[in-house]
Amino acid sequence: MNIRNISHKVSAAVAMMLLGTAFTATGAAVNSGDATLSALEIKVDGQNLVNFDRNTTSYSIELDDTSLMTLSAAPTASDATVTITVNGREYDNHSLASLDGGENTIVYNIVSGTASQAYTIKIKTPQVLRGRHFSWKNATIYFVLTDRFYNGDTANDMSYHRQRSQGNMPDYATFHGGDIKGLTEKLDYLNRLGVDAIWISAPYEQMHGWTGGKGDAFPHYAFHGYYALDWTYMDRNMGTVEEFRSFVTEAHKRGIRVVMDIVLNHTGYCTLDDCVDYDFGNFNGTATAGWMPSNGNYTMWSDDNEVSFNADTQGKWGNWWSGWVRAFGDRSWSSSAGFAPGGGDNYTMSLAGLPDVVTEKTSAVNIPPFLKLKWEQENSGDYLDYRLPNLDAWRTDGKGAPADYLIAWLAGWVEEFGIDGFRCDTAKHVELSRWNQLKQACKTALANWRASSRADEYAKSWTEDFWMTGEAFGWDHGDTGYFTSGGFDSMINFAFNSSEGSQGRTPSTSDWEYYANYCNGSNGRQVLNYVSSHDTGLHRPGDQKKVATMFLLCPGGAQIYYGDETSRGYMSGCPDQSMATRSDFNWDAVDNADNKHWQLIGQFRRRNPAVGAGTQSNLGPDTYGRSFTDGAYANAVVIRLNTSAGQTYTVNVNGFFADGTKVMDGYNTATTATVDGGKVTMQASGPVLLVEAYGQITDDEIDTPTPPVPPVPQKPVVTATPGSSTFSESVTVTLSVNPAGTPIRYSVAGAANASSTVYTSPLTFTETTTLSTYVENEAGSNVQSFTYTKSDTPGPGPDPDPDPNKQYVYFNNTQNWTPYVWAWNETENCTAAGAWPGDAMTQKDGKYYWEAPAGKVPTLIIISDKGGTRAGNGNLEYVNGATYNPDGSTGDGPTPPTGDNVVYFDNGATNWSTVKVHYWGGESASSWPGVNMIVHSGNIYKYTVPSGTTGLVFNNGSGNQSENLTFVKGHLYDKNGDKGEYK
Ligand SMILES: [Ca+2]
Ligand SMILES: [Ca+2]
Repeated sequence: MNIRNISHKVSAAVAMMLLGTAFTATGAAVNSGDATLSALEIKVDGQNLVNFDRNTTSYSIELDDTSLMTLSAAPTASDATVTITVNGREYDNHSLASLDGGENTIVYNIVSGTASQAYTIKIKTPQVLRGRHFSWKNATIYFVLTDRFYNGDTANDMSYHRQRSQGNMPDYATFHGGDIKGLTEKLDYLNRLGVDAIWISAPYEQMHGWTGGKGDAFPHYAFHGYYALDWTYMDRNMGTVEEFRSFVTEAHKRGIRVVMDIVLNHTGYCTLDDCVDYDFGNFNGTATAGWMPSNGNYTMWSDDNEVSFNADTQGKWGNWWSGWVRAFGDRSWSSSAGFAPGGGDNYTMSLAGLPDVVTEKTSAVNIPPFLKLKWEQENSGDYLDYRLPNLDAWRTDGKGAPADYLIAWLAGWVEEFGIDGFRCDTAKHVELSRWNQLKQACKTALANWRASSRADEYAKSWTEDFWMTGEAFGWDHGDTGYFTSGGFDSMINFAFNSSEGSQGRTPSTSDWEYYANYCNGSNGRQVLNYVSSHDTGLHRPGDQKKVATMFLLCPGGAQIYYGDETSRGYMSGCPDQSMATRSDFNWDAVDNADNKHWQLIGQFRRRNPAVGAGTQSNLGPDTYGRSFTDGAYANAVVIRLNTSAGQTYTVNVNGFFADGTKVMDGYNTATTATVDGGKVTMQASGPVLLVEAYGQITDDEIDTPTPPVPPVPQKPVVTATPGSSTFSESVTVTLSVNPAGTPIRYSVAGAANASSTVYTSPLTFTETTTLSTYVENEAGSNVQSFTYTKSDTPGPGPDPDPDPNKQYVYFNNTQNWTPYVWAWNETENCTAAGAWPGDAMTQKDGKYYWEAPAGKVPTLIIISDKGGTRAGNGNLEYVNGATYNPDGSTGDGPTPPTGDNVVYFDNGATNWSTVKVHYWGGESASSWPGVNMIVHSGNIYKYTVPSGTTGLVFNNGSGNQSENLTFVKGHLYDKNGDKGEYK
């Protein structure tokens, strides 16, 4: 509301209201002023804030809180008019959102006849702080191979006889010296880069010796942490327990979460050094730790080298992981030493020849003899600096199966150090139930750490659960069992990489739209995107700035592989591409121009969880808005791509920032603007404009919400009931408008305009008619059309009694959309199209309907105008038979499917990834294996069977099933039978 003719709009009583606020005021007298002009009054909570004096035109006040302030003026002369501006912009309901800790200027300009006078009030308010609000869905995760990053302690580089150089020995896969101490020293750099979490190589003890690198051309040590020897000790190359504790604390101090790379699937290879150190073999009868071949053939199993461990003849192989792993399938002695050969499926195969832990085994085992010996030898002196102090209970025999031990050992790291998450290697090679077991153990372990005296002051009050992301090589959103059964929060997304081979690619804006929908819907499924990795290749397209812009602004988690931000290259000469991606970090490129660009975008992303976790709307060419809420917290950004530094752009921010809101460019926070008419005009400082709420930037985690976006003026919208549709005899159409009260003009002969007939009562058509409407208000005019098609032959569809065994929903198309349905449940997409925006709805009798494909039972649905505007908030609960309105509300369908013959199934014990019910005896029977049940809550599934049903079988669709069971309405079943009435 603009305040102009004050005398008509404002009573003399309350002029300006400031509730619960402290202020100071000073006045500055000037000698201008016209006696014909009236003085003003300004009050605070009924009290005058400033008594305006017509000879004093400048005032200065300080306020602690402007949240309830409103501005108005009460001139005493009836012929005076007053115009108020705030920071140079005409005052309206949104103006005060732009006040910030700088000096704000409010001007009252009084006009009376030909005379005028301006009064200026300078208001100083507290600065708004822009800190961080952490969400794993928005996390930028820096994946670093600790050994290749920064060497903080050269004394630990050659632990356990490890060699780096010897003659012409290639050092592609030796330990290079990086360690936990080095990481700790470089945390400030990572903080500058804007990372939320750091994913480090597994820090626990790796196999001491080496195995043959590609073609046996180089020695391959476990510098990457994937070849474990002992999950209960720090690896000496990485550092001590206390150095690790200090690292975690320092990371937490900077708000950076710590993610450990972990392996559950396999142990490390057997190496000569391990045999020598722990007495399960030696070198031709002689202990020669640290041995290296002199002929350049880096194999320990070749007769050419006359190397064998002799363990078979000494009968010592049983000292190794006997009974714990599948290994040595090609050795004559393997069976007698307690090793089974690798299997033929993903779970039991010996991946890359690695010893595969028998994770499916459920009976208790004893500690392998070599580990017993190790722990006896290494329980005093400086060994205690590396030994996890909290795992003695799990260093004894018979505690569980091999996987139970590994899970307890890994959870021990969480409980000892407060590790925030795991990146789980080779997720597809271990049973999902074991991953879920790991997740639950670590959730408990993290809660225990936070409650313990070990918790650091920074992270002990963090509330997010322990987090897990999984690496299933090649995963590209197809298999959702990792989320529903495996306990994973996130999966590494191989789609960017696999699309263009091993070199990766830069995500496009269509990727943005796809991932905003995939990641940030209600199912909570996160992907962790990357462009380079240690197992695929380096993405170095020559424009690393563009990579940062597209990749870091992509919805979902972002995995920066160390050196993406510095254009770190391959190791030259290395015959193995994967190995060649693991070069030493190039510190000379830190803080150069490209790297600064990564920092600016990274920090913007960290300040604004809407970037990775928000839902997206397209706002025009190269312009995207995203918004995110988390409880009371709300955040919004608008991104304008493809800008040129120095040029000025007008950016549509309608719906994301209200008029009057002060915003800044996250790329150059000195650039600010105030939203006016749903737009901001700003000069770009780089290749992208990053519009975010204005405020003083701090590294603190701040949960104070950005002010919610108030409604912006909208053009009126006409609703026709019914909307565009077919009819057989006649159709009567009712029109309404939002906001109500706006006159509706209409025409049935071409487009309506400002002089068309005014609508007063419902219209009846008996022939095919196109109805055009025209409405206007201060935000603009709006012409809409609705078409009513006469049809003598009823179309297909559910009329009058829908098949109760099929799934239908209806849509009341009052806004003349092209309605599409996107529907899904816990396990699958439920549309025939399978790709966004899903299936076009079918039109019949003034309503649109959608029938789910046979056997599909959705739990959630989006109805959209062909991928654009969405009914309600987007994600709606699927209610079979309901009619949805554009606002997301539902009414009754034509005929909802029959009755309340609900049965429930408890999936807690079976943990099936799909739960089906097969039924018979009633109005209809399902065909085996039946239909998918719907998630009711937690592990409880439900389904409404047809009336008259007598029998049921619950099953997982692939052979695991209950007996034939008797149907009892409202009862809860599990695989073993009827558990009685469900309460
Ligand atoms: Ca070192
Ligand atoms: Ca396995």
